[in-house]
Amino acid sequence: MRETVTSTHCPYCALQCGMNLTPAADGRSVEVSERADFPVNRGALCGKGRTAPAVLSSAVRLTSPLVRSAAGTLEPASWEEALDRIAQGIGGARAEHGADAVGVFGGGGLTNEKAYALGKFARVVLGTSQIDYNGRFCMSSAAAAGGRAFGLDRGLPFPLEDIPRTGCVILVGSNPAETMPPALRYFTELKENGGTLIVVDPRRTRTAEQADLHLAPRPGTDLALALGLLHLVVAEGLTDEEYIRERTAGWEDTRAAAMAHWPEYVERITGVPVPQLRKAVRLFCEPEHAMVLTARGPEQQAKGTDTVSAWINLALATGRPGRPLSGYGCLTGQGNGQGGREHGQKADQLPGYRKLTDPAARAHVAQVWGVDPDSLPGPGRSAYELLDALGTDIRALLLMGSNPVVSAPRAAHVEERIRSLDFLAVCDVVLSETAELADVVLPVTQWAEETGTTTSLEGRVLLRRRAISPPAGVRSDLEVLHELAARLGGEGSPEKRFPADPEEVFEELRRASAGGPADYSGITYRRLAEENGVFWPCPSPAEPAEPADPSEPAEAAGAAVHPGTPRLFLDRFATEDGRARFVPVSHRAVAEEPDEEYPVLLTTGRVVAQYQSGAQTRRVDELNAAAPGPFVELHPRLAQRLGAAEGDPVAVVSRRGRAVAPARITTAIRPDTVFMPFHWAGEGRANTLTNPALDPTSRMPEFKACAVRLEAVRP
Ligand SMILES: Nc1nc2c(c(=O)[nH]1)N[C@H]1C(S)=C(S)[C@@H](COP(=O)(O)OP(=O)(O)OC[C@H]3O[C@@H](n4cnc5c(=O)[nH]c(N)nc54)[C@H](O)[C@@H]3O)O[C@H]1N2
Ligand SMILES: Nc1nc2c(c(=O)[nH]1)N[C@H]1C(S)=C(S)[C@@H](COP(=O)(O)OP(=O)(O)OC[C@H]3O[C@@H](n4cnc5c(=O)[nH]c(N)nc54)[C@H](O)[C@@H]3O)O[C@H]1N2
Ligand code: SF4
Ligand SMILES: [Mo]
Repeated sequence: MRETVTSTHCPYCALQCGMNLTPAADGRSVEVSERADFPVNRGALCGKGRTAPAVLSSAVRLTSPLVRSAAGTLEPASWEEALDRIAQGIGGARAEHGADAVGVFGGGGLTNEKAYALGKFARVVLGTSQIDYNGRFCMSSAAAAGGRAFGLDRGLPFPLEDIPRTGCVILVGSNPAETMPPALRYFTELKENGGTLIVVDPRRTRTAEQADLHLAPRPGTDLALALGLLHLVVAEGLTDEEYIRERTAGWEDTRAAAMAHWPEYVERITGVPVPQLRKAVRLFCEPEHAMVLTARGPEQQAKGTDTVSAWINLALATGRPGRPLSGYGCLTGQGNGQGGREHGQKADQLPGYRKLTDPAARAHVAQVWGVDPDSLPGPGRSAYELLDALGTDIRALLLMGSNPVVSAPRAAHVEERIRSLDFLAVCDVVLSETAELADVVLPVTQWAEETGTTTSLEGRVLLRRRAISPPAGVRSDLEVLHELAARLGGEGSPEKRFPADPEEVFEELRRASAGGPADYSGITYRRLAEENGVFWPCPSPAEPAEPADPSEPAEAAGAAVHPGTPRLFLDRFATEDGRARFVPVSHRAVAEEPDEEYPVLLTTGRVVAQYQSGAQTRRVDELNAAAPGPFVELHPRLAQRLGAAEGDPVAVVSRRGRAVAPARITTAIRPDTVFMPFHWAGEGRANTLTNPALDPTSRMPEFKACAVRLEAVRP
């Protein structure tokens, strides 16, 4: 193999760090080296990115399709046999119970091309409304709140490079020191430049340790906290009245809601002392520029949408959004968490961030797909509701890019629902805990073996490039959809409409997204190869009237190329009248308040060395050495009451089930709260405990707060 260096991006989180890959001597893997020309991470990588090649050549990597045998075991099979079995399983469910008996579950790690093809496959080939994806568990609350305030959801409406130049950042429920280490630099530079950092987290995380002010609310009370801060802003006359008048609507109701939340009342709810609230308001309001950034802490709540709205209201009342170096943003999580929510794998959505219920959107996309608009199904169920319906009215499931047996709330129930399916097909790179339950498992190519685009947390569309050939026996997700379309699509060679070539898919995605909120029509692979990404919206240039010299191609004649949009809303918001909307919200309790039986709150999250359900990172020795297994983080006071010493097994019991993991005792957590990371299966699985109570708007489960009791475990 030729020694060529390929510039590409990390397979894991939404920072999408740039990296260079060189094929390793054996041709099965790659070596990672620094890629200094990509400005977002400037060569820096976390341990997950650095070790990502280990999964390419891992001994547990799947290289043959697996089909469940009569004896009940998964056995290697040919691609033909495996694909035929899927066609039978899915086709059988559809024939017997109708199109909606077939479900599709996708992932925010899938490239734009895959997410687009999967959504189209569900609607055009399967004709099912029952498609959703794991992004519902991720940023859906922020997306809903951003949409209703600004008329558009792009996680960050400005590039990360603006952070060091603002005056103050309130970082709510986000732990970049562990979840996006190379991005921590933006916050340390902010401080070096004289700005201040406020971190809101029930735990004193490694991020909170960097903060000028750390507010440690009780989990699930961020909504009240934001209202309390807004109350003080109003009481101290710190609102930006001119901005409110010129650029917003709906202030009066929001103001009234905030006035009902006295600081002392908010202190009682959140546990954050009033003087700290006052200090936060002063730090946030004094500088000319300031930002509020949220992540999963406030968002993964059964009131996550309203909670984010409360933080947006604070930003609006102080005149921040749509002004330079200021505003509100959500730090999206998965590798393609942003693009994955734009192109149609979400239950209610069509490509280009269009609404499935909008007749004009249906007509446009149906025309690109060459189908009758009336043939497109309506919106289906959200992720948890879909998983909960498995084995009842959904009889067969095609799953691509998620491992819900580990990552879904109330996981034991979800596992039981998955087992009750008539048929399950999983595409994965390893035998995940969910793939273990499948009737057919298809082994797919990984990041370094295929080309495709992702859209980073900044809204920057990037090209991930193939650096090596995949192992024999492995095919891409796009090839899988191509083959399944041929088998399940009926007449008229529908597989032609599902090309396996990613650039062909992207060309179609461009047309499907044209004119939509997330318009990619001005972006091409060629541009992405030459530029360090392009920020959407990027419409295609208006058709040039007539090139000055008709013998010249339009581009050479200077047809304007849209530069992309790094910063949104500077002139107007994406609402009809151009004004941002205040949304009046009020505090409400967590779905499951502690009581005598379950007196402690459990919250969940991440550690730096493991990724998500761990399906990939738990196969990497170096990462396992750094983070070998689950743990229960608890305050010494709780530990003492329990009689548990550091490392002792502790049982955490909720109304959903019981998990056991070693105690990790620290004063960095509130005494009324315990924390578990969710990366592991088995006895220490955090999601055995979590509450599937859903946010009424975003349908986000309450991963960040449920009532539990602790029990000592006799070793
Ligand atoms: N190492 C690693 N990095 C990752 C990932 C990973 O799995 N591992 N996953 C990626 C993905 S998909 C995502 S979504 C991002 C997530 O990135 P983050 O949002 O930073 O991650 P979390 O650890 O889920 O939650 C952040 C913090 O919220 C706090 N928190 C818990 N409950 C509450 C609450 O009620 N209120 C507030 N204000 N805070 C609370 C937790 O203590 C935690 O420190 O990370 C991405 N990066
Ligand atoms: N308790 C608790 N639970 C949580 C959270 C929490 O904070 N607390 N966070 C939630 C959040 S934010 C998220 S994003 C979810 C994530 O949880 P999951 O949806 O389970 O995400 P991953 O572990 O990334 O799963 C991706 C799966 O797809 C495979 N895969 C990777 N790339 C590809 C590909 O290109 N094609 C195919 N076919 N497969 C691929 C991987 O090997 C893996 O098995 O977890 C949620 N669950
Ligand atoms: S921060 Fe995210 S994108 Fe960057 S190397 Fe780590 S996992 Fe990869
Ligand atoms: Mo996520």
